[in-house]
Amino acid sequence: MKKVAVIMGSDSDMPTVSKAVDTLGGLGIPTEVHIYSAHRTPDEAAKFASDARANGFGAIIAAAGKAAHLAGALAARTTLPVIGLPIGGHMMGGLDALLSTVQMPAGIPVATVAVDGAVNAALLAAEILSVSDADIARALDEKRAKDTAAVLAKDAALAEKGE
Ligand code: RP5
Repeated sequence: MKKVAVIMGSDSDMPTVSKAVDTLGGLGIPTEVHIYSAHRTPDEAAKFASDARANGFGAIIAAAGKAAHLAGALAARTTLPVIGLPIGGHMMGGLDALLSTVQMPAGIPVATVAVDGAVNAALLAAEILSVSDADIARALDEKRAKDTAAVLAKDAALAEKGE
């Protein structure tokens, strides 16, 4: 099975990033987590991305806040799918990181999820791998069914209370 890399610009991103790691774990997808920064450790970030396909990765999640160039910097070094996860909490509700991540020039795509959208970043990575992996496709179907049932159970509880 292909692995998913979860790269964050700083350990201060971990509270959000851990939700992506947990979601991938719940789907049974092997995950590797690193702290590499586009600005503070540019050489290590570039090398990781350059080697990622040969090292068995199928997708990369890149989480960063502020001037969030990490996803773009990794995407510049690989043709694997890169999912940008803008981290909020620094300025304008994370609009700084969102725009820094999403506004990529033609030729170097980054699939950007919502500010702090860690769960969706993981699900999107899983969906990409599921195209050629039946086990992941099955795990995604099961999770979707479970999540739907949880919402319907809440609705039924509301109805029982007469609300
Ligand atoms: C970004 O700068 C990181 O991804 C983090 O979100 C932000 C602040 O980093 P720290 O100053 O908390 O290390 O590169």
